[in-house]
Amino acid sequence: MRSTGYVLWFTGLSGAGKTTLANRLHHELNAKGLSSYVLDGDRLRLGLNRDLDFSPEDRSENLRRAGEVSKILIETGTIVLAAFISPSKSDRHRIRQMFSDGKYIEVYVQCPLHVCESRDPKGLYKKARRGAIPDFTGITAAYEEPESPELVIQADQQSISACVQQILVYLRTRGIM
Ligand code: GGZ
Repeated sequence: MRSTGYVLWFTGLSGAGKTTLANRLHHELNAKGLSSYVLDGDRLRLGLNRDLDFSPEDRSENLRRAGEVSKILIETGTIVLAAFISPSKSDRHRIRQMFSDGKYIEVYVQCPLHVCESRDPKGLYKKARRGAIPDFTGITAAYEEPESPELVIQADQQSISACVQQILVYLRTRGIM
């Protein structure tokens, strides 16, 4: 039997729209009778990963655990929507290797830093600019752009609905839905 579990791994800057997109997609998939689950940094860092900070080592561990949780969930046939900044190429590569071929779908939620910074819904960029948050991605810590993601979403150039449609079209093309 064909397994229906996949992980869509949303990567991008804070404020790019990863979690918003994942949540919207979750509703669309559920409406179509597909099981999906949203995992994101905010949620995992409150519980399972509350011992971790934003150093490169702790980000790697945060993402490794998120990858392991995703692996368990996809075995149940769930489409996991994992929204993590995941700024390092090597960490993303390691996560990809955790899944069998085709099961890991990298979605780059591309949005220029100045746009993310102008949105700043939680005031984090402002705090980071004045030095109150160390190692803030895009400001004092690097974000390494994906080189060959399965999908690139230009989140600043289209509506959320259009972004979601782009992902749904991809999933249909792949025969995932
Ligand atoms: C980046 C930070 C930081 C630092 C707190 N750098 O936009 P948000 O607020 O709601 O989501 C961001 C979240 C990032 O957690 P991740 O687990 O996705 O990061 S990583 O994949 O790099 O491990 C942001 C908030 O945490 N946040 N401090 N220093 N984002």
